Amino acid sequence: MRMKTLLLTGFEPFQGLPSNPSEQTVKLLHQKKIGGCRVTGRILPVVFLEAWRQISGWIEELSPDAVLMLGLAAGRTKISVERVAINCCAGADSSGKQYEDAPIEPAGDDAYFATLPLRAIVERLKGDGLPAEISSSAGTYVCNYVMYRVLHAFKRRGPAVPAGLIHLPADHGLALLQPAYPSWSIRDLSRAVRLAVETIWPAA
Ligand code: PCA
Repeated sequence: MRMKTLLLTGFEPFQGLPSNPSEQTVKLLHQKKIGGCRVTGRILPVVFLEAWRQISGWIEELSPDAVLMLGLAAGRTKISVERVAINCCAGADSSGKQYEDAPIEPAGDDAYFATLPLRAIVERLKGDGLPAEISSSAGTYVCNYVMYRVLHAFKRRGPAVPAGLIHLPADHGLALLQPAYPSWSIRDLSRAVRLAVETIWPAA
């Protein structure tokens, strides 16, 4: 069977933090064969419109068989597999552009559900000793924004390509700077993402 292509995205550091574990994880997994697919890793700026412009270009270029977006949710304790993206954005991005509760797509649905096997991913991670849960809020910042726009685009174009976003807790490096953050090793974060990829497209 043909090797599948999975587009794996992470984000640049933002809001004054020196690093972003989603970027570090994507760099570790870029071009790896995992399960039934080859991973193509890309890093997004934490800028609403530009992040969408870039990821939509990569989707056109690669025609991936799955899109797995990663982002940092500092303060969370577990790997959070996001269930839903909502049609709302708020906050100031890295370009200084600020949105206050604006719709992402005025004509879009209120929300879109991720098309990943959420429960299977969570069970797989837990089975491997990694704390994970389904989260029902990806927030209203750039992660929710790109997740919403990707799911909106796939919904309109069909046939379904599994797509969704996983929020990662802070890594130990960030927790050294911000002791209030619960933290994981980059090694465990990348193991968790590997398992998620394997669950989406198992080896044929
Ligand atoms: N986390 C932010 C945006 C970039 C990132 O890594 C978020 O949760 O929206």
